[in-house]
Amino acid sequence: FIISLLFIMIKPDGVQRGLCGVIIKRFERKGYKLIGLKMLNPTEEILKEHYKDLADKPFFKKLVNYISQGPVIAMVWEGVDIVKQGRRIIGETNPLDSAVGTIRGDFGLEVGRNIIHGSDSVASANREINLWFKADELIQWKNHSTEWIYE
Ligand code: YYY
Ligand code: MG
Repeated sequence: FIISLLFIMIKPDGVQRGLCGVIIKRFERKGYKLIGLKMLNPTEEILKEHYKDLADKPFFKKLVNYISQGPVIAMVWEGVDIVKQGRRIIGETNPLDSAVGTIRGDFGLEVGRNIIHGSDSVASANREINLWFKADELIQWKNHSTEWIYE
């Protein structure tokens, strides 16, 4: 496995419901490294670009309206196999299909209020990071625990 990056967004329901701390903690405690974080009110424009692959879906407009209520917390996390493992931490798209112990499985009930976004591939993670973050908003830093997390 190689070290890669993951784009995560806590959606407005996650922010409103006070779940930011527990969500961040789940990635932190696994051993992943936070290298970018900001709160923002996303424009419809950025959301339409972010979800452009879903533009033909019947739920697209509702999805954009829901997340454009803001605010959201956008993050970039770094670590080994993080895209696949991040999806495991988050759960399935529908919270009712998500295992207990996942973020959506523990905290959500409806697909239209599923708390968090995470990239589904390394390629989409890179596309999403470039969409949401400027290069100088990503912080390279040495985590003092690295040698206790990685062999
Ligand atoms: O990657 P993930 O968020 O798990 O699901 P996607 O298939 O990429 O859909 C993005 C987003 O769209 C999903 O998180 C909720 C919403 N959505 C919906 O409202 N209704 C559906 N039937 C499917 C997805
Ligand atoms: Mg997706």
